[in-house]
Amino acid sequence: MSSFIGKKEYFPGIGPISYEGPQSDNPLAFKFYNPSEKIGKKTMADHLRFAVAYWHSFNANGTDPFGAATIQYPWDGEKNPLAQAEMKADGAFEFITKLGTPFYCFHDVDAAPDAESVAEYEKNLQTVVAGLKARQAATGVKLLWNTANMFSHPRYMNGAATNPDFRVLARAAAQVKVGLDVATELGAQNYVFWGGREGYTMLMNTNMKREQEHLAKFLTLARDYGRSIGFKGTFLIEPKPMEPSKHQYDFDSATVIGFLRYFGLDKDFKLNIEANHATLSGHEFAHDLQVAADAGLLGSIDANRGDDRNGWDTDQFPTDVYQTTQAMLVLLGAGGFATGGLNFDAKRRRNSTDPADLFYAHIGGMDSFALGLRAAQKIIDRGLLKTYRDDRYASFDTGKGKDFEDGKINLKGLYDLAKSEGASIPATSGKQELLENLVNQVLFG
Ligand code: XUL
Ligand code: CO
Repeated sequence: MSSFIGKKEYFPGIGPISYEGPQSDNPLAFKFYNPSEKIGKKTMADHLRFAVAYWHSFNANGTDPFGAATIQYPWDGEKNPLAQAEMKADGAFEFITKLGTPFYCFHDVDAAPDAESVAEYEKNLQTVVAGLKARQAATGVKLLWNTANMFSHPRYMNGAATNPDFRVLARAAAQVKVGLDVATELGAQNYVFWGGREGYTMLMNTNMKREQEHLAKFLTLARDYGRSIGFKGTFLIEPKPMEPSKHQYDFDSATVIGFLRYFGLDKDFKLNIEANHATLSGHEFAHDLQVAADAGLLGSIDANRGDDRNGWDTDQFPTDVYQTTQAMLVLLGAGGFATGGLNFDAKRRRNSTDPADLFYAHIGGMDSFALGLRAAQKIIDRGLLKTYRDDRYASFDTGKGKDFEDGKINLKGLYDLAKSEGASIPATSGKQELLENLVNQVLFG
């Protein structure tokens, strides 16, 4: 992929980022992510399918609840919103092609100016999308997913598909209809629903059952419309327990899987698991991935991390290689991505104000997942964890244990067996520390 430069170069002095290996002192080079290197049967690039997130990388300006913007973009000064969107699209494609990720993701209003009327909103978005399509064709960059922002505008303060006011639900549906047209036009591999305000803040004024039924109907209509216009991608739900809503209906993987199965949506919908959302719900990132994988519903990943000492969605770039190794173990165990990928739903810190910081942040995230991928593949190749894990369940492989798994023994049969076995069952070690040591040996050996 050669780098795309639009009307103007927005990241001057920074060329394409290449792999230079762990000894390199060049901060603008990959130390571990070597896209063409084979890991197992696939290249690193094909395993990891990295995407850049428009909202964090080309819109987020470092504001926090206590302070104003700290990060400026070259397009900030442009007063004409459509001209600004074009500049931003040029900047985005320059960044993405210099970094070398095969994919990107966006919300409607990250890329195009929002508007009150549906007609103007749609016109703005379609204008920008025509330009994005041309840039995709010129560069080979693909759309991993798009989505509709149905949480920032004040009309969505009580939710979108779960809003008690039907007019708001219909307005949200218009955004999703246009979003699916856009997904189809741009060949998106997935379409995402993150229910930022699909939840509630007070039970006494909320009919939870009715709201959840509305959400299911809404998603069903979206699925049917998408399929009717030829959208072949995967629909993804992104779980998150809270923030901005106090209680969000898509709390975690297990909750979403139950919801999808109950409403018969599990053939078209999968999950987009975000690391920091999993940790906010009290789980480890790998836990939520495994729950989704076990249900055959692991679709895609929003790569980031939280902060151990606070309980909100800090969206930091992933740098913790233990966490990426655990994540890649689950992903490889599940057979890897089909339509999904690793989207950096991550933002540089408020005080990382240089344009180069955007590169450092992504380089670090990509290197961390490359390290995780390498380690996970080594662990799998050496059969280390599998042997220990399989051995723990060996008593179910033969004899009465197998009969139990095969449904050939009833409760009385188990009772009789336990009675005849005598009183004491020897302790079997779970070998937790041994396994932790094995992971360190692979990582640093
Ligand atoms: C918010 C979040 C969103 C979704 C897309 O926490 O993760 O950016 O990924 O709406
Ligand atoms: Co996300």
